Amino acid sequence: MLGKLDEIRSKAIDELSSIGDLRGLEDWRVRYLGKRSALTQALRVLAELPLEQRRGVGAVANEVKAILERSHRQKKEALKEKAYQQMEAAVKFEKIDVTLPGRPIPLGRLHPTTQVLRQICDIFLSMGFQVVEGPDVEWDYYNFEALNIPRDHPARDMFSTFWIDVETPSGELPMLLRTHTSPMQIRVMERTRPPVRVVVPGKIYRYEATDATHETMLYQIEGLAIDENITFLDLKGTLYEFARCLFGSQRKVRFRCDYFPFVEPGVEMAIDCFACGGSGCRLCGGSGWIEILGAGMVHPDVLRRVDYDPDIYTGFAFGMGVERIAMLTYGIEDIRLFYSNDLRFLRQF
Ligand code: YSA
Repeated sequence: MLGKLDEIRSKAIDELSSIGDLRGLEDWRVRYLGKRSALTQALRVLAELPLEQRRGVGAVANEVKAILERSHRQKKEALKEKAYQQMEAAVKFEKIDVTLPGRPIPLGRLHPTTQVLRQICDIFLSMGFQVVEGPDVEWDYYNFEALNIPRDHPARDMFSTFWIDVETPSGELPMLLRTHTSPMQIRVMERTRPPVRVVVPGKIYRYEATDATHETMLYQIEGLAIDENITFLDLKGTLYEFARCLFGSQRKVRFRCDYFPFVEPGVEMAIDCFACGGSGCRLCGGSGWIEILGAGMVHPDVLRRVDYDPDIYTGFAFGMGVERIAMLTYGIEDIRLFYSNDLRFLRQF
């Protein structure tokens, strides 16, 4: 038994000296100190030896175990130190090729609607307008009542509405997703005195069927200018100048009478169709023109409602659809492309 223990010790120490990495060392530990190792087996049979032999052999077996454990610890330390030195040397002598091209960072970009919206705001900023914003969820009062569109007024049919599911005790629905940016005319005038010159960009919502030129969620930009002596000429001059800045002087602009309860008189402005050049196509519905905004002189009743004296102050307002303008700017034939999340479309802008 003593001879066997001596043999285990010298074989283990021999093998240990040739081990060069931590993985090899772990294999060695399992082989010589693990549960199934020859040494553990030898320690197990100790119990079967007569008492006088057991003492002597037991002491030797424990001593061999202690030697192997100590050797294992020392070897582990030495191997760790060696690995650390190798790493240090690698870092010291490693060469970095600074001429290698870097990995491209994927960059996002602004949505075409946002790009056009910013261009439009910049044009009006250059004319002295301020940019303000308002809530998407609006009261019936601001969206309709204050703009001369009372309940049961036929003009409410023009603004197919998403109502918010909150009822008053009398069963009315007083909140909605705004159907245009015009409610901001009232909010701005309620909190400022003339002169007023603002543009209001923002989302609006229409509960209607979609087609090549109609969406249920879209952006509008509202404009409002109130002061003494503002006339229809100012309205036309401002909107012509806007169209010239955005589309260039070649594009044709058309004004026609239109009806909005909150203006008197009211107009719509259209640009000649980019797709057919004015001869008529599917996009412009055969008319040769694409309507981009409604406008007019602010109605005296609207001014009175916010305590502006219509005998002193007059003003004009307009509201334009941003996607329709982006379509004209980029030659896009279907408005539904804007929000269908197709990256092949969006990456072009
Ligand atoms: C009129 C007079 C004012 O003094 C001030 C503002 C206005 C505009 C009014 N509030 C309004 O919303 N008129 S509108 O219903 O004709 O819409 C204005 C513009 O928004 C349209 O010319 C069109 O460019 C765009 N638009 C309207 N509904 C749309 C739409 N664009 C895409 N999809 C829809 N469903």
